Amino acid sequence: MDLQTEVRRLKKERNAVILAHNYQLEEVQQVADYVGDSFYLSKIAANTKEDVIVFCGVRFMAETAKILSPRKTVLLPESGAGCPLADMITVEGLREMKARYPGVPVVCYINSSAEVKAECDICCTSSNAVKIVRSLPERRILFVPDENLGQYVAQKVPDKELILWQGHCRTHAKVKPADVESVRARYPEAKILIHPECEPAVVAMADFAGSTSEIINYAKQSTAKVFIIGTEAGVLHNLNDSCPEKQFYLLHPGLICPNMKMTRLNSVYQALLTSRHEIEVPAELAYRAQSMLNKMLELA
Ligand code: CIZ
Repeated sequence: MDLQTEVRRLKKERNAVILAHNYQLEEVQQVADYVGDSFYLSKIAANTKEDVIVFCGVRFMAETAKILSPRKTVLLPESGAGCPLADMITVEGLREMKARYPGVPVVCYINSSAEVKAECDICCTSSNAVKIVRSLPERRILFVPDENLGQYVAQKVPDKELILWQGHCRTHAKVKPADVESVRARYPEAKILIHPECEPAVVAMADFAGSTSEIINYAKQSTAKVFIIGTEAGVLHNLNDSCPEKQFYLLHPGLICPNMKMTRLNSVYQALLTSRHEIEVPAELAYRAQSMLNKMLELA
């Protein structure tokens, strides 16, 4: 049996759409209807006409799709695909932080659970965090849970005072300034493109810093021929396919998210065949989280 053909057949039969994050394996990206970052995929999920959304990514992404499209069946092909960064903040911890800063608005990175989102004022992704923070009238802002992204935003919007939660992405945190120095020496002509989830000292050494989609767009439009990619390895599939005349190297061999790599082509097949693993978000929670997601979609 050709699994790709079976996935496409089942997708039609179930009236399903397959969404895949930029960090997914190539075999998964190949069967997806849409591949992109959380912001792009959220917009697709909010407007899709199909009955079933198969979300190839991690749990918070599938939850976001369910919140934005509550009447659809949303499936996460691998139930264990979580996000350690999202798990670094709890509702209790967030409530304590809010109690210390009464009245201060909370901007919440999309890498967070539905429970945490429901406690926050507005969502952001790495592609719109600067815009969202800049758009708020308040000077003081709580930013959760990614400290590195928060520091990046704080530097871009110096008139704001950002109070940061201390969470981080374990994959991006592996990159150190010495790694950038060593690729610079090895590929002096290369453009170094880095995700703002990396630590600030690393981001400061980039030729360009941005979200996965921004990194992909930058590399596509650039006249340079060699690029060092400082984000998860999954983006290399899109880059190598779209720009065969250019060379792309991963900044660090550890830039591989084990959670993103749990989903295989067979997982997508099983999800379509057996409706495994359906995402549910309690209605009251979904209502509150939807409002902060919609604010992001409207503003960004
Ligand atoms: O926004 C996203 O999807 C994440 C988590 C990273 C990125 O830059 O795409």
